[in-house]
Amino acid sequence: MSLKDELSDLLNQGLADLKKINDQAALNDLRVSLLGKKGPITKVLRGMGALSAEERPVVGSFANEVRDQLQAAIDDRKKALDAAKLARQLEEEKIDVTLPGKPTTRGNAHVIQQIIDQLEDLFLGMGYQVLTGPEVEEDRYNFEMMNLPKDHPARDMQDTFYITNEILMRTQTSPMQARAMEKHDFSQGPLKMISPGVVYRRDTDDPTHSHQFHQVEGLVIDKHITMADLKGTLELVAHELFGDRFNVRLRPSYFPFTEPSVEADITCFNCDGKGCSVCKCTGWIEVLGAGMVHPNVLKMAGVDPDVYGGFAFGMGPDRFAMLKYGVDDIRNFYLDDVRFLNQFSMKG
Ligand code: 2U9
Repeated sequence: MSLKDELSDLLNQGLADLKKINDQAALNDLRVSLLGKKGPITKVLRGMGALSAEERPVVGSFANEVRDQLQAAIDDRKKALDAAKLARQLEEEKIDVTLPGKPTTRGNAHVIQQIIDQLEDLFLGMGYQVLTGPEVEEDRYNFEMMNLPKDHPARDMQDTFYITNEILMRTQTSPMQARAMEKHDFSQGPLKMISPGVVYRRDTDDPTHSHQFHQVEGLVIDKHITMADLKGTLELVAHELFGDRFNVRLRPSYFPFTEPSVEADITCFNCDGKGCSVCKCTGWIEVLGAGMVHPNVLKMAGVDPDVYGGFAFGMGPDRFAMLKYGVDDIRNFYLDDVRFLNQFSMKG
């Protein structure tokens, strides 16, 4: 068979084979076998040395033509396969946007977080900063700087989760206040802050005790702060949160970090002060502890107690939530039972 006939056969056979190809990989294999370096056309072109000078250009140009035709046919086949693949994908991956969506359950702020959020909003509105800090604390910030020296009974191993001798789970959020006081530049103005967060006590859990609960503590330090500022602030908070008919009453108390110290009561929301089971017939409900910051606490944070002073208070959002919603067991807040938690959903 002449080289020209061989090329003609190659072309016909190639075109026939191409028609049978149905996927990209097979098409690529065929392209390599027909037009590749080891393919028949390359072989024919290599064998042209044996041809006469007249035959060589004729066969050469025919070989080029065969190669171009095959290449064009391969390109067309590739385009057709690509288009078919795309059409198949469009069909298979079609989404019916009119189908109803799957319902998803939306989360909800925890009931205690809702109370903390409300307090944060209120204090932010009065120009306080909201500062949060570590729950694993240094003894120095949690106790020492809060006027609770090494031999103080509140530091008992029975009451505190110690991690090492000097590191513990904070028992109050006041270490954050000590940190802030230490850092504050009083020449720039007063320090007004609240520190909300979780605290830990080595208590046995029961309906009124939890080894983990929340605190929102507040601190204001400036020149000329008096107990009247404390009472005015607490009254404002009570009026904002509950309404103007709520009064605040201060009773003397004791805390190591404040002097004088007070406990604050608010008119019973259940009986409007008339006396009921919620307020144990007193007409008042104890809501927080407070006082004027102890001079030792100021000194230890590097603040001069002869120039600066202030008030501090501490409240328990867990207790607020229990009073507000009539929850009789604090452990409910920490069991993560959605049947309990969903009762405080804000989704309406
Ligand atoms: C600094 C100085 C003083 C914060 C205070 C209380 C009184 C208090 C309790 C309320 C309920 C804790 O959550 S609770 O169990 N707190 O009675 N806390 S005065 O005094 C401070 C804080 C920071 C630098």
